[in-house]
Amino acid sequence: MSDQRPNIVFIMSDDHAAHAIGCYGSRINKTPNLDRIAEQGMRFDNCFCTNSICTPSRAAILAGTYNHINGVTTLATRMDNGLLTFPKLLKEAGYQTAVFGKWHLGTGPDHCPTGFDDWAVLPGQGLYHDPEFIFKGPDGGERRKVKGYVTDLITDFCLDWLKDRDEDRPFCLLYHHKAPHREWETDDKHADMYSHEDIPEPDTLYDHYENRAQAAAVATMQVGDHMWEKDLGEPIPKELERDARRKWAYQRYIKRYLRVVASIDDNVGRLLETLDETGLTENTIVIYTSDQGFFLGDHGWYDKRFMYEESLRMPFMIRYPKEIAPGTVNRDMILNVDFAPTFLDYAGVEAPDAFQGTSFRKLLAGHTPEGWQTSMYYRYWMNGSHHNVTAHYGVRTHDYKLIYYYNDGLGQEGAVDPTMQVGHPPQQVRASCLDLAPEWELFDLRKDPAELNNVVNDPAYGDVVTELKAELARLQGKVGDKPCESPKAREGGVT
Ligand SMILES: [Ca+2]
Repeated sequence: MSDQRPNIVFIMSDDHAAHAIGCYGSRINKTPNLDRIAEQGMRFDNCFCTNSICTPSRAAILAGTYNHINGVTTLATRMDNGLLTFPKLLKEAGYQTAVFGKWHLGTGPDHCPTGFDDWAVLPGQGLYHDPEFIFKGPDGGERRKVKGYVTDLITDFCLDWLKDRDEDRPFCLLYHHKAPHREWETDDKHADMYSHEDIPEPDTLYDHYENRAQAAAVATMQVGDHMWEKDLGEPIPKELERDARRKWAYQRYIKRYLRVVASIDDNVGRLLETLDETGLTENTIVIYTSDQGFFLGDHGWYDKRFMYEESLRMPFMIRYPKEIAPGTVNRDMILNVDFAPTFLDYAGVEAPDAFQGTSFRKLLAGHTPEGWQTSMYYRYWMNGSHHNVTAHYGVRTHDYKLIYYYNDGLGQEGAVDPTMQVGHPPQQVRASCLDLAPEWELFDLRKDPAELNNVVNDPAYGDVVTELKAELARLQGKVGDKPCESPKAREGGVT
């Protein structure tokens, strides 16, 4: 009898926010193929990343650990490919494994993909048109340029691999899109999409960051003001007032973003059709997620990094006809570190003790185990680098979010510290963040889901602040992280 363990197709895009997916109630686009996964399976409304940035989130997903454990805290820290990851464990257990597309965990013999029977990945972010790929080979692989559009090419690689696989053994395929990462270059097919319509603006597009910590105001990720010409494909009119410029730039930005998303949707459709045609649908787990969320003009921003909702939330839809009821929605909290133990659980492989996440297979079967997590720990380390977002950590429960901006790079590679001002490449030092004193933010998510009003100093929330600080300390202890003890943090009252 052939091996009955389920196959896994893990689809992950880059910077695709849940609010640009139809099944999450998008007001700005349609994604019929992605929606199919939710219609035939389960949608998670509270899936969160533990550090909202590409490389660290990918390491957390593969290794099932927080970034202070796996060492991948910033974009500059590459993943040691000797780390234990779920694909390695699946391969050892007899699965055929492959990854195609975005890797972004480093290149060369020490950082290229390991634990895969086959792979082809983009160097760094990669290009949208005629990209170079690194193909599996000795000494970290072999680079070769391939003609075509990146989203189509990554799908072609996956479909070819599926065709050539050994049909008697289960497989785990990591189908990882580069899109819709900046700078959002469309293919010809979608180039005219939305050209004769306006896309609805988010409610917080004209946010000017009052009633918040200074961190929001100093971030340089505003739509329009902090973009390059190549982000929008045309020069940004300097003569417009700030809000008018934001309005102008939003339409150009969001249309470019959504055109790139439309190509993902088409290509995921191709893959789902192939699974249907080859009789694989019934015994294959299909997941769609993104390495983090993204600001789609929310708070006037693009990019991610902050612990705010649009950036923290990951889309997560999953289909597995044998165990997951169709059209179901789950509001329990799951985290990116929980993915690896869940995949291993389905494959009948025990998760190693070193993995910090927890399998949510029971949630998928419709049962929430007693004591399931109702709070989560977040930490962004890359102080003051791209977009001048300062380092912070915090805790989110179903009702509240407490954030502590400690504003210090703490010597992390790729982060900016006060000591780096002298002799450091000037483009990486945007000194405005370096003078900020540590600050706290508390949001009441029930009353203020858009996170516009920091109530940390409101006496009515005194008990909530005390409880959440205790919960933050408990979670830090549980995952083996420590409170920040830099001089700046001590100034802010953390001991
Ligand atoms: Ca990303």
